[in-house]
Amino acid sequence: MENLQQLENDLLQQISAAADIKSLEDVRVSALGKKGLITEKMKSLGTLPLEEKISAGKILNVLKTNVEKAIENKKMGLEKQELDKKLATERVDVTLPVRPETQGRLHPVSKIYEEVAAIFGQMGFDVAEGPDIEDQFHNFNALNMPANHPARQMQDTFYIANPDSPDFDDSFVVRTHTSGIQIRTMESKKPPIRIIAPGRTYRSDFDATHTPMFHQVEGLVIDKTTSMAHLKGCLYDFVKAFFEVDNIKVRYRPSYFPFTEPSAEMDIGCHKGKDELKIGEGDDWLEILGCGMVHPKVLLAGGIDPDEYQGFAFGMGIDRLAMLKYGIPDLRTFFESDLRWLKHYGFVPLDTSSMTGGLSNNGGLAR
Ligand code: 2U9
Repeated sequence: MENLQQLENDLLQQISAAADIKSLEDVRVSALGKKGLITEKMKSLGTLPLEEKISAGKILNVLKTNVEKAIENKKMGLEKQELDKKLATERVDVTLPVRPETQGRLHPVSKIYEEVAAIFGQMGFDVAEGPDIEDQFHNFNALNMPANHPARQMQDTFYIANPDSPDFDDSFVVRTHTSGIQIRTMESKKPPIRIIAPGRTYRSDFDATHTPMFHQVEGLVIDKTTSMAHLKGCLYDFVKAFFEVDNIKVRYRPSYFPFTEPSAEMDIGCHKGKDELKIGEGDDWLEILGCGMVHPKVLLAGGIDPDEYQGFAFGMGIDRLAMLKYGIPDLRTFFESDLRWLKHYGFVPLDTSSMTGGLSNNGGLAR
């Protein structure tokens, strides 16, 4: 066994010259692998006479240990070198936001829709939708507003000719309320019914508090014993959750709608200060929504037997709720598509509204 010292020197030199883990591994395999130089030498020990085998075996073992140690040390050095390189180049600025903030903003009307749907969703309501262009039956007749009923005048809207009929009664309307959705639901589903019907609505009106297109959410609950007490409990829970206050005063004033009997308007307590409006308590009142027990004629028009079922309904203007909740003074600005306005009054879209995670996520308010 000659040249063992030379072999060790060669291997130690190769180990020291290895520039990365991969080259070091190549050296290891060439020395200690199955067919490596040291392995082969170990195998050939058996062919030597006993004396020589013992002395050469000792030298080989030392050589092997030295090479293994050198590889291990070099490996640690190379790993540290690689880690240092990574740490130097892959720097993370922990002061930066986790992800870039989205540029777009959710319109306050969309935010209120989300909030209202989250509240009623938790109470077990489904969200129902319907067409913006309605026939007169679903928009008026079924809601106890036959042709020439004065309430039709109050909900003056835009009529669209029916290409299949010259008869005015067959013309369509852009819906004056979302109530047609509830009629369609009654026609297609058996009670119990528990839905909210959000959507765009249209009236021939335009000033600081009325726009030709506005947004509503209506609700309908029908079951065998549904009563005015259920209406009051449900709407009380709604306003409390919506305005995110622990205490809120409410009152109901008698009112009139053709589609409900009895009918009422619901006010909430508030304090109207010089430059602020505090919702919940105080000596002032704020009108929030209209409601009532569904008129038996309306149940009949929807195909539901009023002797077996009864229900309550309510309706509210989303734009007005947005103005109140988020302090937006002029309704007309909602529809001006002014990006500066949206940046000011809009919401971060990823801050979704939920009853558990927070409704308005005021932290996400883009102000
Ligand atoms: C069916 C039966 C009854 C929906 C109702 C109101 C009272 C109401 C207004 C609020 C502000 C409209 O946007 S607003 O101007 N709505 O006061 N809406 S009860 O009643 C229905 C609806 C559908 C089948």
